[in-house]
Amino acid sequence: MAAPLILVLNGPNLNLLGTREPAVYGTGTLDDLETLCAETAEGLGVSIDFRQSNHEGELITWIQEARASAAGLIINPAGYSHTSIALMDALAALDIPVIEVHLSNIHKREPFRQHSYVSHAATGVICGLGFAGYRLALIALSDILEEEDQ
Ligand code: CA2
Repeated sequence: MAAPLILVLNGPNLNLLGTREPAVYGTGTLDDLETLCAETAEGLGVSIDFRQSNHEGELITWIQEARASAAGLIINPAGYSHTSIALMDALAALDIPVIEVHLSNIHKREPFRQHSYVSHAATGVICGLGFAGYRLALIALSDILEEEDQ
């Protein structure tokens, strides 16, 4: 049987990882993060499709397409977390598990970062653990998918 596919989506400005704000987001790049996710996925026996977009509509299209192709979804919606009812609606229309990840602990940052629309449509939320949050999200999704299979 083919390995289940997990779609890993990254929102606006995350392509800048490793170039600015190392105190908040660390020194690793988006490519480093993709490598970590790919290595973790291989160990778990799942496959990943890792993407980043600066465009809300493109993220929504990818979420809609996941209905046909993915067994689970990880999303760091970045700034759209705090603004996008449209992203929340797209995620709520999925019937696969969704984990929202933030590199930083949004709850100890500015008040405008402390609410996420996306969290309303997420199975679980991980924040404040840097790149490890993505690794933990993959482990959690793989556990959920295994349980669903039984
Ligand atoms: O902590 C996170 O992962 C965030 O989703 C990151 C978003 C921020 O708007 C959220 O409130 C929390 C920002 C992503 C931008 O990342 C940059 C990385 C390096 C340099 C500049 C921006």
